[in-house]
Amino acid sequence: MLRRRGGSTFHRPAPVKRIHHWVPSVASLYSQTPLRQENSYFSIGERCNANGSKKWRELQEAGDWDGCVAVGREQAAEGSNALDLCTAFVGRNEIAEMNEVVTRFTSSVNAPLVIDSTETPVIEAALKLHGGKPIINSINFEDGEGHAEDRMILARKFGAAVIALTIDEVGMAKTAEDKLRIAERLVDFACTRHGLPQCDLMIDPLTFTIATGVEDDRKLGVWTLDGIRLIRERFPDIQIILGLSNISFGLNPAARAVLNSVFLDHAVKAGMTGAIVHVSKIRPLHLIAAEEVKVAEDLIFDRRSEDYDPLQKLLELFAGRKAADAVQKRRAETPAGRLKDRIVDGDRKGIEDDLAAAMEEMPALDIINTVLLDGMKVVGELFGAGKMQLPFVLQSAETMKTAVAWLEPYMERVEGQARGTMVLATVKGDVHDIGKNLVDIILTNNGYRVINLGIKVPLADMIAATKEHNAHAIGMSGLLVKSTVIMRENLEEMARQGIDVPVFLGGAP
Ligand code: B12
Repeated sequence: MLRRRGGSTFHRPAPVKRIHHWVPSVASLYSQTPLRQENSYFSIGERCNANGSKKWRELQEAGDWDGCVAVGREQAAEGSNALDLCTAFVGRNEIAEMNEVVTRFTSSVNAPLVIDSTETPVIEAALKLHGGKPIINSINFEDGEGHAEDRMILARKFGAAVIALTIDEVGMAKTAEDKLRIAERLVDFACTRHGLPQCDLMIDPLTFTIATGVEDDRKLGVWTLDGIRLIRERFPDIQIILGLSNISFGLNPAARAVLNSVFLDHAVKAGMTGAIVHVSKIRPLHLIAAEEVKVAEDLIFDRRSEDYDPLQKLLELFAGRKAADAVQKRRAETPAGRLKDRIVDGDRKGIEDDLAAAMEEMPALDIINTVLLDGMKVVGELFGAGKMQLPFVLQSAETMKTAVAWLEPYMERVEGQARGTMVLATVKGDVHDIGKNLVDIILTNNGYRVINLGIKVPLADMIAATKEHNAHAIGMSGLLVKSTVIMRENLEEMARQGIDVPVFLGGAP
């Protein structure tokens, strides 16, 4: 029963104002993934494919479903936002094997699936088993609109996103104008006639190898980039993706890694939002020798002269090079310089030697505060400028963590009674925890007790821990701009609840 207090109207605290942003996404059973990745591209792992990966085909042939799941997990761990799944293989039962794989992937791999088949019944079977919001790969108009129609009906019924290739009854679109023309027809067909939201349509304007040396193929790379630009201008809301590695088909693996990476960079700049790739084979451009980037660009943009053919030059540069040597490492002279390079390059193998050498020159905390943080600053700048993709930032973060863990025992420590207790957490929606964990180490070393609650922590958990541990202060960390909004909401809510424990905020700009 509601009672009036003191004769006046019943007072209820005003509800906390929250800002909700709807973001076009796909989803696994457990979590959603935005189709537009900030400062990056939506990466679709290409290795769970019986046509494209020998390893996958062998696992599928052997009925080694756990092995298949391991390939999927590995790709998700490498940073793939979704996984292309294709079980089409001569002499096998595609539907049955698709069922085996999708059943296991939906429960064991946290990445939305891209159901890849030329057979509509296979797609339908997979859609029935997929828990979240998958992607259908693909529709096109090669045989008219009949097949595409069937798939669009399935897409609408199951709420899936759709990849659409710029192929029509005449053939595959090669020129930029043809790519745009077929894209317009695809948008009209999928969105206007079948009601698919534009943000759920992923147009693939096709890319072909530029490594044949055939005159007709020389402009195919630049036409794809022009096509992306035209489609992006015409339809700002749709997604544009590419099967990236086609661009380098025919070259050796080391040359492919470089050409794919350089082409990806240009495609993203032109307006591409996603790519089907082997994420760990993509190199950040700052790690590729400048000459190799230039030759790859000359090949992409067909910059030839009488005595210079970038294709020949690329073949020369990579003759005899193994995939692992695709990137030539450079290392600074001093231990501090090498450590900074390691953070930027995300290279933690053997880092202990450089850390030990640096310790002879400065204390552990100085190494963190000057050398390692300097490296992270460069990572942030490269990332912000779109020159470094997220999976590499993750490698840098792991390298930073390895270094801090190695240095921790050497950091000054004040022994004795606890000076006080702090509950420390990265706020809701934010995963950045390196800085927060450093704060933990420094406070702990200085005689404070820290209750570290981890990342994405809701305020209720912080309050509960504060009460449970009789904490003297709360520390909230967050590096995203939106985390400052969460911090403000948290403070307002604490005030509303009358919680007056001092709060330290850190991290966000
Ligand atoms: C590493 C990193 C990541 C890693 C994080 C790994 C991890 N386990 O932490 C990964 C790859 C996962 C990542 C993901 C993302 N990131 Co990020 N990331 C970075 C990067 C490069 C470095 C951060 C870092 O660790 N710095 C080193 C530490 C030691 O410094 P610090 O955190 O600032 O901490 C110090 C102080 O701030 C302070 N401090 C920190 N916390 C606290 C708490 C208290 C109580 C106190 C007192 C002090 C304190 O003390 C620390 C020691 O000096 C920054 C760029 C940058 N240079 O900051 C981008 C950056 C923060 N990320 C950014 C973005 C956009 C993202 C993503 C959204 C990208 C994406 N497309 O998905 C996702 C976020 C997902 C999410 N929901 O949170 C943007 C944020 C921009 C914005 N406008 O919000 C940045 C700024 C990059 C950029 N230039 O665009 N990222």
